[in-house]
Amino acid sequence: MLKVSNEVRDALACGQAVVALESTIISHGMPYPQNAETALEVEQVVRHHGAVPATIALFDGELCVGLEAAQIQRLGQEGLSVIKCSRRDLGAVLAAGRTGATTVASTMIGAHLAGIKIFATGGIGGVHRGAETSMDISADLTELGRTPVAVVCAGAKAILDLPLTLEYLETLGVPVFGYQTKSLPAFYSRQSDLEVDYQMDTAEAVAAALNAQWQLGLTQGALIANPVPEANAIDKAEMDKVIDQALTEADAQGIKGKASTPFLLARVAELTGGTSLQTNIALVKHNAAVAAQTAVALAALEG
Ligand code: PSU
Ligand code: MN
Repeated sequence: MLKVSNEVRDALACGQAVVALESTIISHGMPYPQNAETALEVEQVVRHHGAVPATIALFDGELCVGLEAAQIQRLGQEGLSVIKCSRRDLGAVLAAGRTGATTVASTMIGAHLAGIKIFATGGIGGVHRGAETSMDISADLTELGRTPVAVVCAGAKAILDLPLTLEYLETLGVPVFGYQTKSLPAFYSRQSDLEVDYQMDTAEAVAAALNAQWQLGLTQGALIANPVPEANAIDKAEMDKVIDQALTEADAQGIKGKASTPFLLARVAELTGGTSLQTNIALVKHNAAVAAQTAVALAALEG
């Protein structure tokens, strides 16, 4: 049921750097056509930095690692009608032969099955605000605790409770590395009032820490938090207002479960009239570059 593209399989067999990319960000994270355009551009950024991209999704009963451009286009066009698949969805969606987009959790699973250790995305799921009553905690976090893949992201959106997300990652034994920063980036903005576990100033330093963790036989992943480029950062107070409104609307409409994150992402994008989309696109590309550099450094250590 695992279908690894020829290009990705050959690269892995030769010890070349490969970077996994998720597909829920395409179907549920951005509007069409920017979603498909961005996904294709992100693959180019990975190549430009010396690694092979492996976007992951489910088609016709197979967990596909490495997609054709036409498949990426389809995920973008079909958008919300594609099934958002986290760990628990994989069996049912594969058995039914339906089209599925992978979240951070299930992309980590596909990457690990294929032998890919580095993965780039925009933001991860986490502990939602109000989780003490809703118990809404993303399966992305538990996956980070059990699967040895490192995820490069721009932190987590403030639709989440960032302090609780860090606490949960600590409980699961997941290290949070700040890429050239001590402060945990907050997706749209470069800083928060929280600190990462370790600041890492180079891709080589990140690769060395990952290599040591996995050489020891530890099985958890890692989070590499890379701040949004300065030119694309949005003022935190401005975003907080928008996020509060989106959260109030979600609450009023009784949105919960797997629909919660896509609803909040879409409302935030609508309410900021496209500014946040440009920021989202810029930070994903930046993460793809850092992920590719890290994958190259890790391949050199392993070689
Ligand atoms: N956060 C973002 N953009 C995204 C997502 C989260 O800023 O596209 C997507 C990712 O695919 C992530 C998923 O894995 O939402 C988390 O969903 P949930 O909270 O339902 O686990
Ligand atoms: Mn959830």
